[in-house]
Amino acid sequence: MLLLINLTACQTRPAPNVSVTAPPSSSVLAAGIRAASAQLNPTQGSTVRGKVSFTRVENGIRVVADVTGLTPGPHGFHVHEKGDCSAADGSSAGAHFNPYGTPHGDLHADQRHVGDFGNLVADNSGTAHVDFVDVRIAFEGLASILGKAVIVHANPDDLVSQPAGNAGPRAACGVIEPVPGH
Ligand SMILES: [Cu+2]
Ligand SMILES: [Zn+2]
Repeated sequence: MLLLINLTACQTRPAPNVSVTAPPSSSVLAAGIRAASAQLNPTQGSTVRGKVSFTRVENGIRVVADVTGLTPGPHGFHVHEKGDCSAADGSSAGAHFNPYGTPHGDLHADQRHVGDFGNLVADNSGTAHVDFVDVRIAFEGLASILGKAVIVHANPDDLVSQPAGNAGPRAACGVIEPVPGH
């Protein structure tokens, strides 16, 4: 990996005033990435928090989410297009991640946004856990979720309303970052 980075740096011949510690091109970086995660923090007035992990597996990317502080029942669960959770209401994360310009849909629908994960379903204690393998998301290319954001909504995603399933306010937000050492 270090050798590849050095070769890339030589080939791109940075100008003398460019730091030699500049990160390698995203394609080189992504090739080594096997795992990523998002720490979900509550938006203003919300108690929803948790963690989502993404791990490359043989047939796709495994998504494991553990979220607390929810009202019982389903909550829209998506990757949004901007890795920016700075707004108090989570609006800075933008729309659903939709690199192919497809309609909103369910996780397993033929047509969906790459960022559409359907719903997280919370139990009576307000805790939700899901574990699935998805073939639409990636760690490289157009469908790369790295640097995007995970949003959990206050309301259910109805899986049909355009453009976002009418899932209501954003209850938690977390930026998807590569996990070092994987
Ligand atoms: Cu959303
Ligand atoms: Zn969507």
